[in-house]
Amino acid sequence: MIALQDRKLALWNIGVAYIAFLIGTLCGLLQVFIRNDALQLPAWLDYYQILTAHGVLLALIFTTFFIFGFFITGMSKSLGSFGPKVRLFSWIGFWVTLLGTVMATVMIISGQASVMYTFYAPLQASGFFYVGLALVIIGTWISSFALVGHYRVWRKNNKGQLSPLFAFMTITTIIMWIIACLGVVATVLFQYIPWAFGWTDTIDVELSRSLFWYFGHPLVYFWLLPAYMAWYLIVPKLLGVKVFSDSLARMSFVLFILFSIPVGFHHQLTEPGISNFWKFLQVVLTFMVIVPSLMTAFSMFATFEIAGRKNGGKGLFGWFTKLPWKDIRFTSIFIAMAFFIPGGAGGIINASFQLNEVVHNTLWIVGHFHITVGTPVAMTFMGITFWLIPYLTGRKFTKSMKVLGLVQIITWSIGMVLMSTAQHLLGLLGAPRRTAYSSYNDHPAALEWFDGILTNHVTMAVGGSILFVSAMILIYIVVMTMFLSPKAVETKDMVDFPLAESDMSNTPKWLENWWIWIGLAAALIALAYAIPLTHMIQNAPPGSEGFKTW
Ligand code: HAS
Repeated sequence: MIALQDRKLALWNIGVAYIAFLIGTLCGLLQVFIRNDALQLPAWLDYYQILTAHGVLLALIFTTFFIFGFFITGMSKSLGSFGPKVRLFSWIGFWVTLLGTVMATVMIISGQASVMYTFYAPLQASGFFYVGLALVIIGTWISSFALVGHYRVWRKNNKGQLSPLFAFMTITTIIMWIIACLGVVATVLFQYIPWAFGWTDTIDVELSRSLFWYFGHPLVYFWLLPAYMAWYLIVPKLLGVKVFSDSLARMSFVLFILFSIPVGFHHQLTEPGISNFWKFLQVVLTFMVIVPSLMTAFSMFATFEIAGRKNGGKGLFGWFTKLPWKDIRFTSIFIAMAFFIPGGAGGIINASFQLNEVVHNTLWIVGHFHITVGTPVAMTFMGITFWLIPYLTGRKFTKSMKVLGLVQIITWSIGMVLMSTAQHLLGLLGAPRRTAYSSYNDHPAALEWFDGILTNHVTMAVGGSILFVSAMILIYIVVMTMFLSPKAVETKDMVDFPLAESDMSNTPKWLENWWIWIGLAAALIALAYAIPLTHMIQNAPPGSEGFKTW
């Protein structure tokens, strides 16, 4: 069991994450009904306001706080209790992130920031919204540096040794996060804040988007890597085996430092102002960032087979039936992985230059991110929640909660299959994203979006409603395990942190030489971004004044 103070720190992070989750999912429910024309909002509430709250609270806030809660627990478990300095900085990081969150949320709720989670210029929010976002980033940096400090102390005391896999993966994610944030920090501090407070009249839209996406793509791996940590480290423990290959796991993580950042232009393939060459180069690099995910898939299949055969599975696929399907901690993560097969394939489609022309700015993309961050990542976090909160609170995860957990992940899966399939298909029929309900003057193409079984906004709304029910079951489980479930007194009731053993005997030491990876990442970023960004700055257009369309 980790120190009480570290548990408190982790629990506060997870608590805030789930408050954001509660509000964010409620906004999601309202959205699907509005798009289906089944709900009219009162005049003081706007669709884009809800859409912004949904995206910011779920994609940015729920994930970030949850990730830090998970990191804090795992770092304390694998490297030992935090020292007073580390703890102090972690708390400061937490409060600064929370302050930024509250500030940004108040701006959204008061109708001064309906700019969606990508806050694309020239839509202009109140300057305080951007200050709030800046504080969120600064807060995560402080929390990150606290964890790095803890890791450095461990390294000093264990000279020449490779760090435990959990710590290695945490530090990899943090390095990627800090390099990635440089883009968004630059645009928020030097472009958005002066512009929103009226200190400058115009903003360079193309530059702001490019700096945003320099950050925006690695952001998705900031969500994914903690989920991968659970896949690499928790799943084998639940299956009773070791990590398949320590070196493979570490290599796949460092590849994310290299390739997750110099790829942001694949979000801007349809934008003018960036020449085809740079788009092409970044698409090639995007195909490189797929490799560590394929390595992860290979590693997972190998882990399953080894575990299944160890439990008596015979023949080509006999091992599959020997996996612990009744263990909700495993089943949740397995389903999450299964969703990432079409989710990842969709990503490859998006990244393909020509196909992107078909899907960009359509509901297809919304479908894509619901079966990447919304399920592989979110459902892995749910699977972690089932043991992490009881582990931290020392409460029981009772039999009835296990059954509820199963209902929760099954409903989430059904809701997501319905909603995201409808979104993908509607996208192919041209239904746009980031829009409220419109029949486009009863245009036949738009009316088509209300026909068919799966190609229908109604299906999307049914899926969204099931998801909401599932989210409420999860909130019930969270509240029970945080505050109400009986304390575990007997050893058999105590919930453990299932961390698998990883054999490091053949792992090369250079994998933990961070300067190699930071240096290579800097070189790739310079290659992909230096010339096009310089070109944008040197040939800057007059810029745009701000627009408030709500
Ligand atoms: Fe993406 C847009 C390309 C992965 C999230 N993506 C988005 C947006 C979000 C997002 C939020 O190239 C919208 C942004 C916005 O608002 O505009 N994406 C990719 C590519 C990948 C990818 C190439 N995306 C993700 C992940 C996300 C995420 C992960 C969140 C966590 N994405 C794009 C592109 C766009 C985009 C374009 C812009 C589109 C546009 O035009 O706007 C790759 O990383 C995917 C690689 C993954 C795989 C899958 C490996 C499979 C595994 C599972 C194994 C399963 C097992 C279980 C073992 C190749 C690891 C077995 C089970 C059985 C049942 C057999």
